[in-house]
Amino acid sequence: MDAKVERTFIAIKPDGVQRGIVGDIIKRFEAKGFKLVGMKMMSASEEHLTKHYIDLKEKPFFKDLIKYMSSGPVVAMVWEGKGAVKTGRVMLGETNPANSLPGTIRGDFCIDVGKNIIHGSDSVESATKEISLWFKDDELVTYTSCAFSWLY
Ligand code: IDP
Ligand code: MG
Repeated sequence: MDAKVERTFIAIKPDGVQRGIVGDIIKRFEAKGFKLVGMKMMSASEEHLTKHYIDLKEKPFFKDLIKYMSSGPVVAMVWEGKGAVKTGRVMLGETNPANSLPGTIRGDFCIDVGKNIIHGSDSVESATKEISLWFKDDELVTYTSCAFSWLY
């Protein structure tokens, strides 16, 4: 795969939506140079979220996590660009906002691990799985950004 078309799944969680941070988050990914190729707002069902977080099924916080994630609408997005998965995680910060540096999204906008406002794929493999779970093929767009030759 061409490195420049690596895709990551980013979701603004219900607390990020309710607290009005959607624009700030989108702005950071745009300003970085990543290309938005899919976006929708949805209320995810517990069944859908259980599929998304299946690897965490045995964790003590799993039930609360599903409740939290289904407590309101989320903004699901796919961002594309060189190193989008790894760089996306760096932009998010650590899972626990308390360990997230200022300048990261979790470091700047939230306090508690149970209300950490944003999800980002942790590997190219999980990104592929998550994108196909959240988006149909025809919900993702292919286009050339006019900034492309100024970014690469
Ligand atoms: P990540 O979102 O940084 O990839 P994961 O370990 O995959 O972190 O956990 C998924 C989500 O589960 C976290 O973003 C957070 O919302 C929640 N979570 C993780 N650890 C805890 C915890 O110790 N207590 C409560 N919620 C947690
Ligand atoms: Mg994770």
